[in-house]
Amino acid sequence: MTLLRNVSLIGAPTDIGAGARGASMGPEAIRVAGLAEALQAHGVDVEDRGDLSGPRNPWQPPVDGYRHLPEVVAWNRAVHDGVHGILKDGRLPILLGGDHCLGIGSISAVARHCRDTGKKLRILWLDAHADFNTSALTPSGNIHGMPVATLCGFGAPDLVQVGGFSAERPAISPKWVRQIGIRSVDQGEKRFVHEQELEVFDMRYIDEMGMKHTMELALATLDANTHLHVSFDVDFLDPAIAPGVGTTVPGGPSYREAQLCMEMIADTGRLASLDVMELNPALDEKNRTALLAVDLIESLFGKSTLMRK
Ligand code: HAR
Ligand code: MN
Ligand code: MN
Ligand code: MN
Repeated sequence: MTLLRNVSLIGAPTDIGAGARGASMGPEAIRVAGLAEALQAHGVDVEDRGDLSGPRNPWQPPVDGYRHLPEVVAWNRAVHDGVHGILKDGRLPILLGGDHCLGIGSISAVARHCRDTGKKLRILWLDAHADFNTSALTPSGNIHGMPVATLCGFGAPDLVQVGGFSAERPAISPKWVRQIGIRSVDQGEKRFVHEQELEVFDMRYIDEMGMKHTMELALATLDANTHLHVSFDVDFLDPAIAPGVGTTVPGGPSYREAQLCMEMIADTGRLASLDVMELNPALDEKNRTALLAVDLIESLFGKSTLMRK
């Protein structure tokens, strides 16, 4: 295993793209749950670059299908620059969200880095939602429901262009994405997912085939030149174990299924960047969702049980 052993944490304390307030407190809750210390205990070199800053949440209704578009753009530019700086320093960025609209800034930075260094990019999108809405399809206007489509070039020009990309040359191709745990997709969004041929391992698939087989397929065809990015929306997890998110959807992966998912990613040795998104401490119980996220991230960094070491 050639896991990058130098990690930089960077916080983006905002709920600018979400429909519920509180994800702005996510970064601090993860720190309080002991992420840096847990990774250090496993031999990872961890630095914390602190929090980015950006506009406050004006809590306005949507305009032309987008809520808070100018503020979302500002935050994503800041995230892009922060994450790109960490990658340039040869370190593994962990973005602490913040809502999932910030995946645009994070993944555009990763895509730019991969393009400049000749790496292949594979994105694992762990989420209850496909986040593949556009301003025309969205039922809410909340941009945290749009980051995957935006990164593929279908979104507000100011967002598509974060990182120097364009609708003609978008940050990513749908072919680079594997979505896992999906169980809530809007009607129009569903059609668009099919049209763009996104590879989705939904909960029905995981129920029938199991997490092991699912991850074998999602991680197939990685090679030594692959940069593996994991975008972990905490609402991926079953709400019974992870209540601290704004948009819970029943029927998500259990504790053991989530552990296996993370362990199989660790086994590839290719993890090179990570987002931890949508944690909402205002809805949590004694920080248990943050503690669970830390536990799972430890597995992602190769914590293994006695049986395997
Ligand atoms: N699909 C719904 C919408 O677009 C809900 C999106 C919720 N997204 C997140 N991130 N919580 O996955 O409004
Ligand atoms: Mn530990
Ligand atoms: Mn999401
Ligand atoms: Mn989600």
